[in-house]
Amino acid sequence: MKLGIIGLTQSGKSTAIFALTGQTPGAAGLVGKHQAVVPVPDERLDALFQIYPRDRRVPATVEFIDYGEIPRDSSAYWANVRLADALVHVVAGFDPVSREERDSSALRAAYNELNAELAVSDLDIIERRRDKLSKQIKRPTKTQDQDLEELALLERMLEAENAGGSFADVEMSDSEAKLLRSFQLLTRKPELVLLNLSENAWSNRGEIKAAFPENVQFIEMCAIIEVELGQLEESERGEFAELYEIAEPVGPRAITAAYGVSGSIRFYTVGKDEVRAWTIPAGLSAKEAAAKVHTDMAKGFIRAKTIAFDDLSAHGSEKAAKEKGLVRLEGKDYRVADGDVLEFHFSK
Ligand SMILES: Nc1nc2c(ncn2[C@@H]2O[C@H](COP(=O)(O)OP(=O)(O)O)[C@@H](O)[C@H]2O)c(=O)[nH]1
Ligand SMILES: [Mg+2]
Repeated sequence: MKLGIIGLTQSGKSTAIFALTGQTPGAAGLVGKHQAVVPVPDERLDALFQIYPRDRRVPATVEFIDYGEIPRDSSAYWANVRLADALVHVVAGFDPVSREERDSSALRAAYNELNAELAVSDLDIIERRRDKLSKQIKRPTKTQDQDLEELALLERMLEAENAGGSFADVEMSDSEAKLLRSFQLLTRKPELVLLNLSENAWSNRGEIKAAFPENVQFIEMCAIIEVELGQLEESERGEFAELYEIAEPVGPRAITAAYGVSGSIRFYTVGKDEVRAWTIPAGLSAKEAAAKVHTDMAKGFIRAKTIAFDDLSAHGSEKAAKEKGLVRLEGKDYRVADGDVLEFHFSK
């Protein structure tokens, strides 16, 4: 899963990526672009590794990307951000210049300021495509029916935007949503807000959180404190975390929240050498999940031996779970559930 970190200048994006990943800034410090791949903390995988001792334990990974500052000519910048599966939008709880704490209306304004830029970038993409399709439909082509459907959708979106609405709120059918998928619209991407509070405001975080819009998924942190926490020796972390009342570091918290906002789940496989976690969008079929592991497994898919992690864990072994009838054989259309342990049977 690719998580794109966006935010206004000086909101704390670069500090955040070090807080999120526990990595240490290099010689360039906070300046410029950064990216880091981190393993997903996974207690289920740890438990599976106990049940099935193998050579390796391979966790799922998350890639965090800090794209640096938005350049004046921003089209290439946003094109890059479009490749992310979800956005992590850093909003500073303080004014970056005066360092004063932001009240609820200033917080909202800062949040909306960047969202307006996302909308401008999406508008550009939608208008270009609308103009192209308007010409294309004048001549009969093989794709004319689909082009007409797409054009109608784009017109509807432009109207909604014109009337002061957001692209994100335009309702659409599944087939329309599918048409739109390749646009990778920024305003329709899953978004997690990282509210970056100053050290002074940290103890007051409950109140500040309450001031933030309700429909927005967010978690709060103090990036500077979290960076410090990440750089301490293991043995010193407990006391420091207690002092600042940090129940769980921001990295794992953000990863869990990102799975939530993006509707992603994990399934597990146990091979000869490794026990492994895989990230997929919720709703995939067993055959689609198999394709994630290997295309041959999807092509020759026969069935998936399936055990829910909770059942396996409750009974301690596959054998015990089987005796209780908890090991299932599922077909290609089975909807994979979070925590499923799958063994794909396929013909070569
Ligand atoms: N005091 C304080 N300063 C912060 C915090 N987070 C970021 N900053 C400072 O704000 C400035 C901008 O941070 P940076 O991560 O470079 O922001 P970016 O422009 O969004 O990448 C830097 O001087 C940071 O040290 C924080 O939690 N507390
Ligand atoms: Mg930066």
